[in-house]
Amino acid sequence: MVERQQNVPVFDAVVVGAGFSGLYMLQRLREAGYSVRVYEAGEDVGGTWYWNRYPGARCDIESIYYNYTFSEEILNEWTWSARYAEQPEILSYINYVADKLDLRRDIQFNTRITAARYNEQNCNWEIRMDDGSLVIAEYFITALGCLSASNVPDLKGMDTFKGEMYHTGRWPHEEVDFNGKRVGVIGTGSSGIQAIPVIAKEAGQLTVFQRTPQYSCPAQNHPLDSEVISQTRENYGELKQLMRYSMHGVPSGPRMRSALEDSPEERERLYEKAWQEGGLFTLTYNYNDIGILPEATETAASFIRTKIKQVVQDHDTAQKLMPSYYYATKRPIIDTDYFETYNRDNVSLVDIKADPIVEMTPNGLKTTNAEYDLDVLVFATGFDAMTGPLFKIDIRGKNDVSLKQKWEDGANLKTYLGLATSGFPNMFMLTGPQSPSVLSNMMVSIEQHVDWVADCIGYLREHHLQAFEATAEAEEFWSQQCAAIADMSLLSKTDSWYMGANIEGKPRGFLAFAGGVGLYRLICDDVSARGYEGFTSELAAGAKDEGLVKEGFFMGNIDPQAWFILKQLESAGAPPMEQLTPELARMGDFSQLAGIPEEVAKVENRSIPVPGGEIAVRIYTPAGEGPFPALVYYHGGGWVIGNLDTVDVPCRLLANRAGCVVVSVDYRLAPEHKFPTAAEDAYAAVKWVVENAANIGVDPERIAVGGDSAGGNLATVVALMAREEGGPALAYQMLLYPVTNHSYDTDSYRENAEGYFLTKNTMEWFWNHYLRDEQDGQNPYASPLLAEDLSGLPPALVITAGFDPLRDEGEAYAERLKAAGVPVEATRYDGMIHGFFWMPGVLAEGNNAINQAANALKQAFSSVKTV
Ligand code: N01
Repeated sequence: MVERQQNVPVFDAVVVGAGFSGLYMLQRLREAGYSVRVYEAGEDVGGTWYWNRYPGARCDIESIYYNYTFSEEILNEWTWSARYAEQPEILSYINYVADKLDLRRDIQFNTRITAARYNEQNCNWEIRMDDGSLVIAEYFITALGCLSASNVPDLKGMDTFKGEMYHTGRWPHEEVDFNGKRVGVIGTGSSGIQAIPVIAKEAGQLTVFQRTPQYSCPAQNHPLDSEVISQTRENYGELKQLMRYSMHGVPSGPRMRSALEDSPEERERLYEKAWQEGGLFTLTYNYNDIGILPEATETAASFIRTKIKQVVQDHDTAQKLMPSYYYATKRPIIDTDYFETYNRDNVSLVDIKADPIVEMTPNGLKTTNAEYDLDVLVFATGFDAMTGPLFKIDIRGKNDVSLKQKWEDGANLKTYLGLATSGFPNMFMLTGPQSPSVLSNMMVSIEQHVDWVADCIGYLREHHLQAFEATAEAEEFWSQQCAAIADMSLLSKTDSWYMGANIEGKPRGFLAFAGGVGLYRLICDDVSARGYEGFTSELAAGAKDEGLVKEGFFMGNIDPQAWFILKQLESAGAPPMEQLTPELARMGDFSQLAGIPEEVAKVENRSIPVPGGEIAVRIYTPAGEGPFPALVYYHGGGWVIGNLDTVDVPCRLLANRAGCVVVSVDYRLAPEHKFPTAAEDAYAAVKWVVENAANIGVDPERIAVGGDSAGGNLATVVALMAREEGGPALAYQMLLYPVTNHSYDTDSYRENAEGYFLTKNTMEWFWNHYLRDEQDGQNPYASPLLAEDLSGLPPALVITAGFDPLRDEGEAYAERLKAAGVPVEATRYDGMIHGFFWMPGVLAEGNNAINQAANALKQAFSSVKTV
């Protein structure tokens, strides 16, 4: 620390908050040799666990996973007593770590940070405390906790109440005596559900005021035996990896099965087992669509409702306790004897939705229908989550704009990775909004955030970069992804504090990143590996330019949405396709990437004859009066995988947007049917369409062929065959990143051999399954680029993707067509990956390509001269 400007202390970094995240941040930065000061409003370390000392408070992640993992020594020295440790034990643990690492010497307690202002000239932060004093730091790091701004309802007459009042999140240090007293508890979230059974045992009379009934499962807490502890210690290396790359930061995950695939009896058996086992995610992890699909979610919800009915003896009370929102769209709750507590004589439940609280009186609480005399009132009413703690500090970035103004009180929340926000250089938010934190084991999220920030600061210092700031494009992209991921599940369809719905007047919007801690880690690591893509910085005065200053977001690089898909696929951890059998490879389901199928006037499945058999086709007919022009479409999948469903969404969109019939062809696949079966089926299908045109409302003079990848290959081959065989006359060929040559000797193969969805190894696997022998690869009906003459072929659209091994052979084919006098529209989508045409649900460029193809088809059909 140095002093400058009238004795104002100057630090490399100031951290606000001495909970789990602030303490580890201090340790990492101090270890790296930086001067750091932590400011903490409380009297001591602990954060959440310092403030939330209400009776019954304990962790909901198993203790053995709810601790720091950065130090093996600490892991080995500390021994948890129970599966779910109580608050005093967790606080002791935090104190033990603080003592062991001698952290307190850099923490100033009893000090609240009230304001922080970025000084653009000096590229640093001026940070003010509640006693008016000031410090300066290059980096301003908030470690405020997501749930530290308590929500106390503003009840009429509150100040007249003569009894005691407490909030679970601001519990006094002295013991609260409930003995024989008339106690009221408002709120039945995790805090209320933990506190109620404990308070009930002491209180004379306990009245619970419930607004929304909750799902809760037994924690099945128990002391930890030494064997579990030593096994965990032995395997911590492996467990740590599992936790880090998991969905929620615990070393397990959902089973890859839909709840709707099992019989009701089997589901019941699994849910019962989970109920007996206890645990935060045990019940939901039975299936992978709980919290995603309403029907699947309801199976778990109704199981819990039945349990509540069985436990709670009084019928009316049980009815009041029945939750109805989508299960697993709030943080799951685990309890110890919560529902059993309602069987006690001294406990009663008031449904304040049916009988709302009107006001507080000197003696207690008045609802519309009754009055309750109380000695003590406990507010278990939760928190103004995520944004609340940040807004309590007057944080001002560039141009003196406050965070509150920038985020429009939360209505326009924008962060990049939940770690930073544009206009606020050198500020990092640990477990901030739009990070996965609150949806996960906090400890895993905290360590990941702190490590990332510490590494980032190391990088900036090493390369003399300053004013490190998220770009507006990056945060726009990230915020969109956060909303889109939440919308893929039921999370955004429930009124919860995740949505800001618990605070009156708080703008609604999903506050976290719901893609899982594993995916999030991969993304953050990728951002740093790319030199902190999505952030800008400036070179410090006099420093040597190493070309590391970034401008813009993913400029001249892969499209951010495509990159995001790649990270998602990577985190799903599926083995490379070439390690699977064709049968297994065909089971892959990418339908989520396509988006929701659009309505088409008519969709019909038919069987059509082909030489030596029959194949299926799906016919999409748009609204309006036929006969329509038609596109015969061949799906991709390396001639080995793929089916009519893979391309259902783009076929629907093409039918509607181009105003044509789309006949999607389920040609026979290799290796069961090797070359040239797929090509012959494809040709037979187009002939069938012409011959049956009247029957399917199609104009036989206006037929186009098209397809993606291997389907693009088949479309080119059908065009060649039709030319050779003297028909049918084709109006157009629509070639989407087509395979055109059995060769891997292109720049695009070298540049994109792996890491961009379709790999070189997978392409080799496809070709090997498709061809009977090497000789086949020389056949123009397999490798149309080798055809001697491409003249006389129909006009073509050739779309390619920048990050695709097939890019160059598609473009080479377009060039050859042009050279042969064929009119060609060729477009490369620079930032795209293979397959993007059928991913319009998640890639704007996929949607754009479908529009381009539809327009090209419309134009081609309208220029056909019909007799
Ligand atoms: O808060 P909550 P919490 N009038 O917001 C009700 C973590 N946590 O402190 O649902 C009347 O969940 C509100 O009703 P409604 C965990 O992540 C972890 O319990 O909004 N009632 C609800 O019943 C958790 O999710 C542990 O209709 C009002 C309750 O108060 C998060 O903290 C333990 C009201 C608030 O529930 C928050 O939990 C505890 C009003 N004006 C907490 N305002 C562990 O086990 C609100 N309510 C680690």
